Amino acid sequence: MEKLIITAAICGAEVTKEHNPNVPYTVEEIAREAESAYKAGASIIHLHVREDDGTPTQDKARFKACIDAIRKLCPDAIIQPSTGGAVGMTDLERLQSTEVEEPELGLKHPEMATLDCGTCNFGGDEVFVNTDNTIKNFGKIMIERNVKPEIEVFDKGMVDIAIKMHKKGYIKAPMHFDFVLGVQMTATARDLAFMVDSIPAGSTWTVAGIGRSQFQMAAIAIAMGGHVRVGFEDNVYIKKGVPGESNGQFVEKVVRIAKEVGREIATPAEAREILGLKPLSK
Ligand code: KMH
Ligand code: ZN
Repeated sequence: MEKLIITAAICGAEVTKEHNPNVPYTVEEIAREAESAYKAGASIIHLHVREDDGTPTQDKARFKACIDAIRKLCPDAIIQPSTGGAVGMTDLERLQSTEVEEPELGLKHPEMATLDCGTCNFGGDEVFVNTDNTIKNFGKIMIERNVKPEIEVFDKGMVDIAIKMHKKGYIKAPMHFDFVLGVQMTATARDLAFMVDSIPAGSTWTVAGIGRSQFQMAAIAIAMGGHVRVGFEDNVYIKKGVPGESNGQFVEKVVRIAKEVGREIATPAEAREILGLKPLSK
């Protein structure tokens, strides 16, 4: 079986220190959480950034500061900024995260970024809006900037939208999907199997189980040969009622499960190979 790519979604835009005091806000806290996940075995850092008071932002300078701080501690990690940002942000605001350069590594843009392929309910009156025009625009810009999309899909309809966008030339194959289960769609083994069955042959996939489904979805994905995303963005408890100490603790738990069932962990270089990314030049 292919080696396991672990993504750490260290921060998110919705969780706060009230949910878990270890949720990072400052540049230093974000770098600390990225390092803990990287050292535990995460090869991808899915990145949202915050102001020091916790307010989510897509500000390019803040992303640059966080990416530079992470890079010092995680020299070869794949840093995958969010273009989802937070509910209510404009498309232009959201796209700033794809503008960050890392000249020392020859990167004019991030290697990857998320591409959310549909609109969904986000609890209460919140709606996370991704119209067809938004998806086309983001897809086109990511192709121009050579940013590999992690296609975030919250239900099967979004898989169909992504396939439609691929056929129209807005997303290149092979596609890489992140099934976010437990927001709009439930998170069961049947749901995950249905999603996996629905993507084109040759695609890769990871699963982000939300809340208490996080480690259950991870365990199933490990056995199925998919990849796994964990972290405070999706869940703040290491087990029922016990707040996680760090994102690294979550990654360690995934590594333990994987080792028990004989699945090896991909290094960042191996993750790049699996995802069809160029090796990092130093
Ligand atoms: N915070 C959500 C509104 C992504 O990173 O692309 C969007 C989100 C998805 O988290
Ligand atoms: Zn995100």
